[in-house]
Amino acid sequence: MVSSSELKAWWKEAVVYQIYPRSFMDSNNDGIGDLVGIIQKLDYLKNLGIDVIWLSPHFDSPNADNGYDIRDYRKVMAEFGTMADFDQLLTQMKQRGMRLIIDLVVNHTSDEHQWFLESRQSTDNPYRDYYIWRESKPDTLPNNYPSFFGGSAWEKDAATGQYYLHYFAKKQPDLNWDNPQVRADVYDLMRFWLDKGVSGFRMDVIPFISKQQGLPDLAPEHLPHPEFVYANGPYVHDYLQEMNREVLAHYDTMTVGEAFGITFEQAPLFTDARRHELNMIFHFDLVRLDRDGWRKLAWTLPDVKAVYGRIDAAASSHGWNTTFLTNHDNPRAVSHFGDDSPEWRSISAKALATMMFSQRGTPFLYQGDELGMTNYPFQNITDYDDVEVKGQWQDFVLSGKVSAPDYLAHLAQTSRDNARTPMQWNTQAQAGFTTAQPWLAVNPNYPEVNAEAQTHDTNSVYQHHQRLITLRKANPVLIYGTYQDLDPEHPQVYAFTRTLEGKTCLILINFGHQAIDYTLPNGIRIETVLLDNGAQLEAPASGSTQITLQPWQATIYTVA
Ligand code: TEU
Ligand code: CA
Repeated sequence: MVSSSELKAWWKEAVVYQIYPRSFMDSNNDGIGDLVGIIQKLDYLKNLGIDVIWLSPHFDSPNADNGYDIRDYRKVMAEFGTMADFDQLLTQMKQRGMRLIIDLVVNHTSDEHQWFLESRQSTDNPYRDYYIWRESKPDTLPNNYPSFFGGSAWEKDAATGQYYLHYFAKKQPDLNWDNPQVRADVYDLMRFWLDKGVSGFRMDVIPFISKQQGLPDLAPEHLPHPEFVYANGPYVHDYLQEMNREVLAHYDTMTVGEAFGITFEQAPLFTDARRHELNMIFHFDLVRLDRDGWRKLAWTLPDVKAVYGRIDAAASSHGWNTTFLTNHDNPRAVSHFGDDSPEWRSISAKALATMMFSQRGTPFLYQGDELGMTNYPFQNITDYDDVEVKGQWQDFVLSGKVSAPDYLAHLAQTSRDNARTPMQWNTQAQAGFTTAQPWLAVNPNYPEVNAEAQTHDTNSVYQHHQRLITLRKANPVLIYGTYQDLDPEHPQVYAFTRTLEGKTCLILINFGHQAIDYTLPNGIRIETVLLDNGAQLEAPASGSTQITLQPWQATIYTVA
């Protein structure tokens, strides 16, 4: 086993904050967040302890999927500002010792991208092979692939009568990575941004880039979850190794792949440093633990612990993990795994943050989670903006498969729009995000949940995040230490340790609304309290082996 010091890296020690620019801060009051708005809030992020920002797509886009449909990879989205604003953002971040990683969305482009406009012209256009085109018999599709956003993954195009492949919306045609010219163009645009000074990429659905040979039909058992087939094309690792050789190896970067459709066992194929592919991937088994598509399922604490155990094992000694509880595609962490009622919101959000920041992996904090922002009280289908919802409404509700009330009840808990409502900065109208009508409604709880109040309140979710980040940076054991789950089956208490070079931290989290007496396993004794989430009035005596945990108490101890 390689010692942890040999494996040290800045991107393992960094705390990353994800910005969904559309909803972060609107500087010119057109209802849409923008780059100047981000610049205005850099001190807020620096103050929180953030080292790296992951910016969701900021490129020119017709916004069929809020920027995940790119029209021009070298242009800034007009609503977000100009290239001068982007350069200013980088400069201002550098001055504060912060780094920027951007979203690399190259499984597909927008149908308005120049390559696709050319490609669709004729079967002999030089760009024809940039995308995936198939002939088909009248009234049959090339195969049975479904799109994640509803209907078939094939769209017939009028100019040539052939079909193009789109795993997501019709306006997101999939690129043909088997074409070396496509790969060369992608590597070029990566260099363009790296040369500007970005420090790496979050790579959108990156395992999907290599398509199955011959595109055979999905077996019936794969139809509900096509991602497990889409993610397992034959050349994905060849392409990532090539990308690494051609581009990444020449820069000091942080890379994280969105590994939708990848199992734990496969993770090291992407992240084992000896393979020279990516630094980290996002596993979705935790955030998708309790759902099947739009449908909400039940979860238990032992389920959560089992996922964490498997995630940690998957990183192996040569890989590295991410730790996150939500992103722009998932419900809010406190509404999902905590209790977002006024009585428990703050304390449970702090407990979840303690859990997340104490895992072995690079933390990716999603905007607003540092405030314990909650899901939105969605009522009607017209409250939603998301392209995914529109497709599902057609496939499930209008088709008569599911009743509207049933779908809406689940969707309110699972919708991606929960995470996309504007940031809640203060108590002014529209939460200080904008003075205009925002593109998506502000959560009505902003008078109680907002940044201005929390930055001044020592008991806030925000200040708890600050303390967690400071503690993590001061204690390498919380970054590099090995992980051990002490009590995997306990239904209410999550008890785990992190150990490095003879130093052990114990993390205890009570997921219940009742206090509980908990006896420490393995003869462990408390030494000191490093950080509490405010639930415990008095620290236990040094040497304690039994602890009364208050409701939602989360404490980090040193132990003997
Ligand atoms: O998401 C990948 C993805 O397939 C899912 O997480 C997606 O959110 C959907 O729920 C599947 O049912 C990435 C981006 O994060 C997402 O915002 C984009 O919409 C998608 O890729 C397409 O670029
Ligand atoms: Ca704006």
